[in-house]
Amino acid sequence: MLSLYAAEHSQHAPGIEFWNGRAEPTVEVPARVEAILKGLKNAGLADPQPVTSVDPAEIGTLLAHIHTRAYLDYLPEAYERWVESGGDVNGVMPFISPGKSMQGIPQSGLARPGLFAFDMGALIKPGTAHAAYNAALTAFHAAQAVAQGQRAAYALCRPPGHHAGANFYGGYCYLNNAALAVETLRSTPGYHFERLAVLDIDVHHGNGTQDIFYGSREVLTVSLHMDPAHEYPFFAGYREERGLGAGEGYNINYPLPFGIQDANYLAALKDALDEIANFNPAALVVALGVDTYRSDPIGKFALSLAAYPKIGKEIARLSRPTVFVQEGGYDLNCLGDLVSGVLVGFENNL
Ligand code: Q9C
Ligand code: ZN
Repeated sequence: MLSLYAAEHSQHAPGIEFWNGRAEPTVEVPARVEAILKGLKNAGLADPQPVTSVDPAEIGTLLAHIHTRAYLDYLPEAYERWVESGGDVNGVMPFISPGKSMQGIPQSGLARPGLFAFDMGALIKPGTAHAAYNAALTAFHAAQAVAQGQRAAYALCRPPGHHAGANFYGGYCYLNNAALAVETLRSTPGYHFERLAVLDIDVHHGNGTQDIFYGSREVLTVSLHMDPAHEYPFFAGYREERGLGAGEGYNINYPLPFGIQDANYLAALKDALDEIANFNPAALVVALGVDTYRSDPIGKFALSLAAYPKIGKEIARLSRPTVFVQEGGYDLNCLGDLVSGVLVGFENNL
């Protein structure tokens, strides 16, 4: 399977995140990419190819379909404006965000993060925006390959993307790579990918992707995740969230209990894939988080190693052109085996 990654991901190394009011070392580290590359090679998947850094303009038009202009303008200048205004050189982190009735738009680089950040888990450092653009570029190239006839492709995106919405970022995510893959498929001239589906199997709810396509009946978004009543992102991911207006019925959430094991998880996945099959999309984007593994340091599911090839097999049974986009997964010892497990399980069942 065509696999792509961007070497410049390493320019993003946030180091810490705030959680429970404490600064903690973050699990979203550059070594994740090395671990996954090693896993892909061990599994004999085609050698991952580096995508080369380009002018943001190459994907700028497509990104403007999924993110607001105000947010896209903010991201690349956030660090400089923060430091100019007296912010800590260690990185951009909101310390004030507007209450519900506060509508003003500040110019101060100290306050602007509060307009867009929905948590304190996505520090912006000097290399962050560049790395995020390269991750998006990776998803773009993988989707383009599928639009042009490849059966499937894998984008090793870092930083991940599924918590980034039209005008917000957080949860280690800055640009929504999976949504960009959707827009790339939809915008490829002559390929007629009109109805598309996103299957999000990261252990956390894909709140950003849900936000971006919430009003659309052309893109079905389906997410399986830890029950948000008790876990991040807390404020989205409930079963009642089914889409809005024309999009009503085209967003499906599966909040699942902590400790869920292979059999029950695979049953929920089958149900989700049945919904996608009924929708009959021309192609599928998989937001591939593997933080569902039982020893993941932040996920609270209990899947075994053996679940991952089965997940790949179930996805293959849908028989659609498929773009895999990397999301979370933080157990560095197993990360490569989990990702390659899904991809090999998929390929062996085509
Ligand atoms: N003590 C993704 O998997 N909370 N984002 C972590 C750590 C934030 C996860 C708590 C989870 C964000 C892409
Ligand atoms: Zn996750």
